[in-house]
Amino acid sequence: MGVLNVTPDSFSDGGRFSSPAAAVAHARRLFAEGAALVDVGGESTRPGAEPVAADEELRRVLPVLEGLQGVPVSVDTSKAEVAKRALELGVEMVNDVSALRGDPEMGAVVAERGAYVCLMHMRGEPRTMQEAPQYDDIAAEVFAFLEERIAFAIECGIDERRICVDPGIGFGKTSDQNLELVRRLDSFTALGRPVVVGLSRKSTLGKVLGDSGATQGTTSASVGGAVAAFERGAWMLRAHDVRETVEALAVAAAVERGKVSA
Ligand code: HH2
Repeated sequence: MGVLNVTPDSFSDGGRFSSPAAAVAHARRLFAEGAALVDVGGESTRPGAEPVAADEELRRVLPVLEGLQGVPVSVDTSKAEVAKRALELGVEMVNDVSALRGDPEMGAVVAERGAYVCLMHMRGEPRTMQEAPQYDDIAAEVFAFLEERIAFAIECGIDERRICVDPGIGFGKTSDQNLELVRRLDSFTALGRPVVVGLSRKSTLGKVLGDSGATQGTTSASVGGAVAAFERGAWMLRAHDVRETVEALAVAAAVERGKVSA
C-alpha cells in the first residue's frame, strides 16, 4: 500500500504536492514501483495534528481521486461524507484510523457500497494520543479492540471478507510498545482477517537508530521494519518508499517459498 498524503502537515510528506496533477503523477509512480494499492489521505493523523473539516478534506482529496479513477485506491479518512464521495469515484477501500468510531454513519456507508475497510487501533485521538499511553498487555488489548471492531463492522452490514485490521503503529503507543506489537504480530492472525502494518518512516525507527528526539525514520529502517512485520504475518505494508519495500519483500517472500518464483 503506497502512501499519498495530500495534506500540508503530514509528518514525512506533508506539503509535497503542489497540485492534484503532481499528486496523481506520484500515485502513478507508486504503482509503477509495485504498489498494489495507493492510500490517499487528506488529513494528517500524526501526533498532535489538529482535525480538518470535511469540506477542506474533500477539497484536498477529490481532485486526486478523480485523476485516479480505474486504479486501485483506498481513502484514508474517518469521515463518512468523505468516504461516500470517494466510493462514488470508485475507491475500493476505506482506511479508517478510527475503526468506525469517528463518524456514526461510516459503517453504513461502507456496507452500502460493498467496499473494503481497514479497521485500525488507536488509543485516544491524534491531538492527544501520545500523552503517556499505558497498557498492561498491549498485544492482548489491541487484539480485543480489533475483535470488537470486526464484530461492530459486521453488525453494520459489512461483509466480513471485506475487513482487514491494523494494530496502528504509533497511534497512542510508545516506541517500545510499537516494537512489542510488531514482535507479537503473529498473534493477530488469529483474528482471521488480513493484517495491515504501517511502520514506514515512523519515529520509532529513528529512535532505534539512536536519535531519541527523532520524528521520522529513514527509508532503510522502514524497509527493515516492513520485512520484520512480513515475517510475522503482515499481509499488507503501508509504505512511502514503495520500490525499496517491494524489492525487499520480494526477497523475503522468495526465501519463505524457497523458490525464485511463486
Ligand atoms: N499511519 C498513518 C496514517 N494512516 N493507516 C493505517 N491503516 N495504518 C497506519 O499505520 C497509518 C494509517 C500515519 O502516517 P502518514 O500517513 O505518513 O502521516 P500523516 O498521518 O501525518 O499524514
